[in-house]
Amino acid sequence: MFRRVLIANRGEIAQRVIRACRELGIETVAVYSTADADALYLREADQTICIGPPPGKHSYLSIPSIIAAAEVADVEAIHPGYGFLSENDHFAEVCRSCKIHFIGPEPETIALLGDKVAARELAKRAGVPVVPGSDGPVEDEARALSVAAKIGYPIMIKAAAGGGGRGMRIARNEPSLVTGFHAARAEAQNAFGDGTVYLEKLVENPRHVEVQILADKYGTVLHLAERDCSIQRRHQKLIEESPSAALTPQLRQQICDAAVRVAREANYHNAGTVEFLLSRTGEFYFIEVNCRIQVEHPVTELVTGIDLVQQQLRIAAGEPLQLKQSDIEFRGHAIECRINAEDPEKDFQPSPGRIDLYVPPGGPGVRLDSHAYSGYRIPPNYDSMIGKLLVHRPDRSTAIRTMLRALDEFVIQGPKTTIPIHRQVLSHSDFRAGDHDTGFVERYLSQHPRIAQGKGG
Ligand code: MV4
Repeated sequence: MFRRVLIANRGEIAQRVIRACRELGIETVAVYSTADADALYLREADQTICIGPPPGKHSYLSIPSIIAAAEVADVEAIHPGYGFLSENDHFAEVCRSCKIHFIGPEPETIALLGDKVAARELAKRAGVPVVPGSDGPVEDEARALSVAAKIGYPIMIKAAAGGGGRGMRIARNEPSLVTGFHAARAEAQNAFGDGTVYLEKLVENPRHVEVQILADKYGTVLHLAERDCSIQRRHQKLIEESPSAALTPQLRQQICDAAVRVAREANYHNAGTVEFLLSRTGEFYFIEVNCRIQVEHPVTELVTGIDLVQQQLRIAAGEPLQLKQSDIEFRGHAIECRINAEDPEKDFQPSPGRIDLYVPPGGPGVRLDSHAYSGYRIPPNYDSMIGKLLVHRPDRSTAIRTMLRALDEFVIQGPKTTIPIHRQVLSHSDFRAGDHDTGFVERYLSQHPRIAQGKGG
């Protein structure tokens, strides 16, 4: 096992990785920008190194700064967390060339799965259903129009280098396909330096179901079942849960087996998530693979009892997985609410600043992963996450009840937070019936303009 690991991230995920390392007797090196100098997790690390000023590109995204810190601290491995450099194949390659273990898949795997067209082809080879679409990129308007005519409208135009909803356009007819094609290409070229786009048949109002994978370097590939992430706003997940209310046991088995086949076909190592869309009529389609630990990983940790970050460290250190699929049990129901410093009454605009009073919830079935504290100043430079509030109870309705109780207990004075929207969603009959899809939040907000336009309520 590693002696010392550097965490190339900040906030709650840095704290989460430090906790996993400490339990394994691994020394931790935390890096921070000057905006995070008063962060709680720095006190829990064995060593801290300031790597630069607040802007990400001069700190958490600066490969030279992070590698320099790793060399100075003489670490054997780097955990990238999520976001920042966690899916940057060049960073993983630089780590390898500096003989520093990157805690995640190999650079080649990250590059392969980062190309959503290649990932689709891989899924097809693995016998996994993909959305009917273009076999490869569409280079020009004419090609796009002819492919769309074959697939049939409505169409989703997607960026090959995209993911997470970036560089996507919906086209419901030929004129909107032409404009959408050029808009998606321009956005993708601008955002990713690669304007390649491809087409898929639009899956209307899908559910977003993703499967957690753990794979070691000796051929063992395990699934840890699914997370339903359908409660999102503009591709930002708000609430995640497991198991999904939309899956029958048969469908669960099919989706989890499909995820394992994708991971095997990709020669995937470490923790990863295979993402699917579930249609209203129960078909599922492979969408993409996320090559990182995800924000919502604790949902899976609660229902399986497996510490995913410790498994990541073990796999990266070359240990074979001690688990086999039949060992893994799925117990109860877990829900996660992302507590962000955003103002639901002002279109979720960030609401950074000092937390004057912070009183976290607790009690039976409650877990809170957060780096916040009374007096903590949420910097304006990064994402607005304060923490993730989770509950784990025997069944979904009890979990919803416990989550509402925990949200009621949670005191955060100062910044506006997403707590009110969570209470509204968890109290909504459609959500409580498990009858919601990725369009739920947008529909709800459009029916309650008072919330979105800041008229209180
Ligand atoms: C789709 C889709 C519908 N049809 N593809 C969103 C980002 C990435 N995870 C894949 N995503 C989607 N791909 C086809 N062919 C719907 C989504 C989607 C989504 C789209 C718009 C608004 C919110 C969404 C939430 C999850 C998934």
